[in-house]
Amino acid sequence: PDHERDHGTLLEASRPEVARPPLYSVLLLNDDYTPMDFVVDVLMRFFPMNIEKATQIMLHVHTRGRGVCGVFTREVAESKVAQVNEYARLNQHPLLCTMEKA
Ligand code: TYC
Repeated sequence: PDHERDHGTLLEASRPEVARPPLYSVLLLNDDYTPMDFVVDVLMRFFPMNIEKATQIMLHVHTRGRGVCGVFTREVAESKVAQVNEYARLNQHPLLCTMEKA
């Protein structure tokens, strides 16, 4: 009967669930040959950031070996990785971009 229903459970069950897709970090890897100003250009071109933030990330990658450029859904992260690697190769630099689950 209605007076025995669990209204707390009903409220929770009827709360609309918003799916949170898995997120992926897009990373740049350090190398000995890609010019620093090219890396800064890549960061500003493919990720939304100013020259100060791009320089900070480039120097982090240069000193630590790798660094996060941004966190995205899988399809967006895959697109960033492909675009960065294509742009690097087009400009004949060995710069490597990759992704991993955040
Ligand atoms: N290590 C490079 C140099 O000394 C600069 C560099 C930074 C390269 C970041 C790649 O992801 C990178 N010219």
